[in-house]
Amino acid sequence: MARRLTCPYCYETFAPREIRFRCNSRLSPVGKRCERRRDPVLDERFGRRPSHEVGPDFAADGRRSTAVHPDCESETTYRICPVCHVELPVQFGMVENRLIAMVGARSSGKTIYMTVLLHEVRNQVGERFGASLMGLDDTTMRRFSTEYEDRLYRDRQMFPPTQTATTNANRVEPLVFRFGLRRKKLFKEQPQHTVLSFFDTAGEDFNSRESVELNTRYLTNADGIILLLDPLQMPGARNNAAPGTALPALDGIDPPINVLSRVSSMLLAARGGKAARVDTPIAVVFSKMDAFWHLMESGSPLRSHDAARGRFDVSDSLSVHEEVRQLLKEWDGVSIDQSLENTFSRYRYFGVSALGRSATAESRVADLGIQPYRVADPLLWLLSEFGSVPRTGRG
Ligand SMILES: Nc1nc2c(ncn2[C@@H]2O[C@H](COP(=O)(O)OP(=O)(O)OP(=O)(O)O)[C@@H](O)[C@H]2O)c(=O)[nH]1
Ligand SMILES: [Mg+2]
Ligand SMILES: [Zn+2]
Ligand SMILES: [Zn+2]
Repeated sequence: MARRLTCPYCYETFAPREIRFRCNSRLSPVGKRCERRRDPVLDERFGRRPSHEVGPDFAADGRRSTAVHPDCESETTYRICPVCHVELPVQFGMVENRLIAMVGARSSGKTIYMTVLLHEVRNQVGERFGASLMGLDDTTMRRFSTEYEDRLYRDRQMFPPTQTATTNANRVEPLVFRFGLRRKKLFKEQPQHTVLSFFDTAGEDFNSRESVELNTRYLTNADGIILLLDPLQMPGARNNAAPGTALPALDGIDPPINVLSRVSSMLLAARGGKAARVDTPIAVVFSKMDAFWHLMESGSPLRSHDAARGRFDVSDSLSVHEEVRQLLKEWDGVSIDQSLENTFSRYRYFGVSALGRSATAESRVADLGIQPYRVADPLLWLLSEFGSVPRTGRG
């Protein structure tokens, strides 16, 4: 089968030649200019945004980086997704394009985790790994700073529940970034780019079978999955949380094992029941670990570690993996372990804390501020599975 590409915005797949172009509406060499107009495909997908007029789109050989618009004879470099008509990243199809879907039950901490993770990667982690993370498009840049970063870091507020993809018909907009890493190849240092698309689902979309299916496309076409599980939603763990921890309400919330089962059966079904196990790497991330630090020995890898520099530390990651597996036994989570083992050929446990402590009773960031712990590990593991981040230590 010919290589297929996946759009980082709508997660639909297509062949490289199917990529369409958009006229740049500039004065062409023959003195013509195509007028800007509304694009019904964009309108349908994102609603009628004011002042969103664009050049006309047309078909041409999408394997090339430019095309000449027959109407005006202007050459354009503006390539768009044949399905959703959003502009594709420069060099799309030529650089690595990795889609990461994030799933988890309601209130498991997905939005906060994603915000802190991206903030960290743009700052501390970026510095240690010689990596950079840039919003690929104006919408991502604007949304990430105003809707996410400002709210948590500047206004110190938690997030309202993320809107479901059902009421938001077709309007799910992933945040799309370019992750750049300086890598030594032979004798010279070369930047290597990976397009990362983050899709923050609404927890309630995983509470019923029908709504899970809405997210099927995002999950089945993702190259990596971050499954966030909230130990505070597991009875065996919840009762041992540090006093003062803000506990999520349990009514209407599915226990983590049910979320995992739904995701698993959906992925298996999408593979036509042929593959014995799903080969998409899945990072199984236990959130809010700050609530359990008081129970851990000081030497536990879930409490202290040296931040890795420049490479993904395999042995450190495996010790966290084993530690979490042990905790799962105490948390009555053995079924989670068995389910993962039976469904996924590549899974790894992580224990993180995005905030470093519980939010205040008023749902605000605590006075001491945000002190994340190990938030970047799951992403670095996925990137190392993709071959985009080098490894160190033995596995
Ligand atoms: N103790 C602790 N609590 C956290 C942490 N991260 C999130 N929380 C709490 O969990 C709540 C829910 O976090 P969100 O990120 O909004 O959860 P979500 O998974 O996006 O929820 P939905 O959008 O409804 O699916 C927050 O309001 C915090 O009270 C953490 O690292 N530690
Ligand atoms: Mg959310
Ligand atoms: Zn034109
Ligand atoms: Zn698309």
